[in-house]
Amino acid sequence: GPAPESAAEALAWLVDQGSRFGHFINGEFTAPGDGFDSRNPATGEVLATLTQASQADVDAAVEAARKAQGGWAGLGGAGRAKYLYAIARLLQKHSRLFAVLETLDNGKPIRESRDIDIPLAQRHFYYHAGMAQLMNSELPDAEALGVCGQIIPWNFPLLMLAWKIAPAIAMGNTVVLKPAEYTSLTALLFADICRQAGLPRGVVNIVTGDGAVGGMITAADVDKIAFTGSTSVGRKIREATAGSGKALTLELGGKSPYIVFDDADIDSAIEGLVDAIWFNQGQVCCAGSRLLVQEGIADRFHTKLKARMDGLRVGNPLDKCIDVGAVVDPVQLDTISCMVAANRAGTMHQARVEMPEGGCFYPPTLIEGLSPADPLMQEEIFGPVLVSCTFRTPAEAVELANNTRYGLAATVWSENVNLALDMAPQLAAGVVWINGTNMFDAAAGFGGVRESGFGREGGWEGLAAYTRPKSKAKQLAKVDA
Ligand code: TXE
Repeated sequence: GPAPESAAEALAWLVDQGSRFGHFINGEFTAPGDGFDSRNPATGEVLATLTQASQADVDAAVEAARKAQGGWAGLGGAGRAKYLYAIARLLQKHSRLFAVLETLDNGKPIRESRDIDIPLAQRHFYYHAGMAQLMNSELPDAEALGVCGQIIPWNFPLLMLAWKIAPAIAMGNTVVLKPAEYTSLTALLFADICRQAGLPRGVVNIVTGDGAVGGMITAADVDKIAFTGSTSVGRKIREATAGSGKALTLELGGKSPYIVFDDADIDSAIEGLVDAIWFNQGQVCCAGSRLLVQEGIADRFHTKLKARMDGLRVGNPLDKCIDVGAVVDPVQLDTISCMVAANRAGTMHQARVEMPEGGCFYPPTLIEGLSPADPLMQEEIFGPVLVSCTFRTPAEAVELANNTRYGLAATVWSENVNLALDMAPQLAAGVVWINGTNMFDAAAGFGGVRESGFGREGGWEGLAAYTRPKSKAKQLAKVDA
């Protein structure tokens, strides 16, 4: 195929920075300290060395954010919008560098980082720049919360950063953000962008490190914690903040159903499924990871699906022809392998494809014929593994779909739109996609129900999550009865 996207520019940027990074606190990079390596999961090579934040680093970041907050909120929405527009434009200007760096650090196909992650991150800043401008007229009673602690995962490093930082600073908050330890490089490049945009010191602070640093942020003197990650860590954060008065939003795991009715356009539903479960190697919180297919077409559908799987290309994430890249880290790869190895009841098909040597690669996998209670039907695998079972009636589809502790997303395929629209309100999910999947928009609130968390990101709901309404009343004159 065509030559892989060149990594030279991104690697040159890393070398330029000395390949060792400190934190970004109060508008400056701190000197690199003791820490850990960040590796390219496709090759195992070390990309950079990152610093594990100490309690003093976290305290300094929170203090910088606190000092900056009054002035930042005082700029007003239109004043802040100027900076969000500048950040959006710089993200656009450097989009190629961001895309290649993201792919090197995370292992996702360059086509995805180039066409999805980075453009959506830009769009999030443009959208929230506009919302900042509208704040005075549209949200006259809203006040910023103050300082927000933000902890993000490794599956969409820059995009999750954008989802957290853009609405927070648009509404007059300042932030201390911790990227995931596997994937911090685009967050550090973003810090550099904030500097170039002339963003006032202390508005955005970025500290690197593992879960212990996340714990320090959670315990710090902040007004809100926004977290995206595993349900188990989300539970810990909820416990740690209970009774503290800190606002909290949690976006956690999922086991989202992908429901295909007999009358669906099968070819489109199969392409949708490729996107639902093999996009980003299945490391997507709202991945359509449970296929529920109506009995009448089940055999035909599975046969076509397996043929499609055998046509997927797994390999070097920098190659533009690749469909499936590397899983983020050896630990995640091991988790996926162990979960699949525990399969007893299902019939497994692993894509008959050429697999790259070395690196964290896992073949697209389907496990059919599982009972709804099987752990593989219930637990999030967070890898390129689809599980499936069949249903007879719409009522049975609803029952199966909702038979999980999660509730992030759901997808319905049917040519009968009345049937699909009738299903939607019955599904326990924060978003229902009809004859499509993985559709995101900065203007639409995204988030879950049940153990997938609470709170929404994007749209009006997302702005509300970074403001507190305050009713103001002034007595103009005494009226004597
Ligand atoms: O997530 P963690 P992990 C799920 C998915 C995956 C599993 C494990 O099933 O296989 O979680 O991934 C920080 N206090 N998802 O272990 O640990 C951590 O440093 C505060 C779904 O990598 O939840 C990182 O920045 N913070 C998911 C962030 O939390 C803590 C995306 C997420 O890491 C902390 C990722 C603590 N005690 C994983 N411990 C989604 N919903 O998209 C860790 N962290």
